[in-house]
Amino acid sequence: MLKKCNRDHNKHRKPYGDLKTTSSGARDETEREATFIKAIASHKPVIFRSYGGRPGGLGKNKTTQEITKFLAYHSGHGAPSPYCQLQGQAAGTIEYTNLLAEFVKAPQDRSYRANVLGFPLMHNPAIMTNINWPSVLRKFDIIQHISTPSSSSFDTHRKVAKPPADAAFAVVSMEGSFTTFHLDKLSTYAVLSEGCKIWAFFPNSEENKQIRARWQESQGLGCFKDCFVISCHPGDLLFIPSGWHHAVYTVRDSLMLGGHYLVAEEMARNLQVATELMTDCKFSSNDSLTGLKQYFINIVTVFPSQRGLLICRTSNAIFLHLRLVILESRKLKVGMNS
Ligand SMILES: O=C(O)CCC(=O)C(=O)O
Repeated sequence: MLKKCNRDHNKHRKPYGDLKTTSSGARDETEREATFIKAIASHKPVIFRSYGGRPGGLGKNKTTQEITKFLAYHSGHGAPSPYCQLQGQAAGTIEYTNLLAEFVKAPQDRSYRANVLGFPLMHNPAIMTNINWPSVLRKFDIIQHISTPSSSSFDTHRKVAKPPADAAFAVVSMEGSFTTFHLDKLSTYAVLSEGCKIWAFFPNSEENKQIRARWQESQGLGCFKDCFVISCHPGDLLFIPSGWHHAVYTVRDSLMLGGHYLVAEEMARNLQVATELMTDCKFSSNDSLTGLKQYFINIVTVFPSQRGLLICRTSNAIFLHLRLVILESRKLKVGMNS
């Protein structure tokens, strides 16, 4: 079915990068870096198959590898009840004990189908140290270089941190839940610890934007130009550059670890997409857009004070894009004020 959905794509113009594992399961870091850089240059999503454990993903212990252990950990540490999207019902917060009780039931016996997007993780050292973060991001991602937890409380860090607080988050989804098409405020990476998801993508072309503005789920995916799907299994590492509309169907109960990232070469495009989100309400986003301008200002102001070395390596790219960045920032300001 997935092959059929992707059938229209020209063989010579593959819509995304797909780095398969070798028969020994190995891929070396140089090859991963080269693939990541190529994907940035061509502005395409890319997936590294079996990057992490299958099952287990990037998790180092049960808390970061299994849904129920992850929820039980949060429940035991006084985290605020998570805000859940509920299939066919209004979204709302649900107690951890309630969520856990539903997850242990068979999917067909559950009282609701919940999708918990964007659990913040960065303030929580016990969780952060039990995740094997993708090495390619440690090298290239500006956000990872400027993010330091400012509070040990679950929500305070998110609200008060000067550097962006969402370089790391988790998504917990019940089988059958669906996240509709949206744009993220920054580029996003994701790895399943357990479960299975199907991601659908389409580029942010004028034609697609017009279709998206009137689109209903019953129309399917065929109406979007250059739309394609990728199936993700535990351990597959997916990078989604900012500006790709995406929707996600959860095939089996899933725990996904991921976050936002920002590479210098993509700075201008990230600002462009953020500007669109701020100025054009037709496009939905799962992220809060409140304070989006400050978010980008923080990135730019905190970054130089933190990592001189990284600046040297990426300065060329930054200067190349500086003009565009300034232009986009101005537009963002206009959007925020209007
Ligand atoms: O896994 C999901 O249901 C949605 C994840 C997503 O779209 C995102 O993190 O941007």
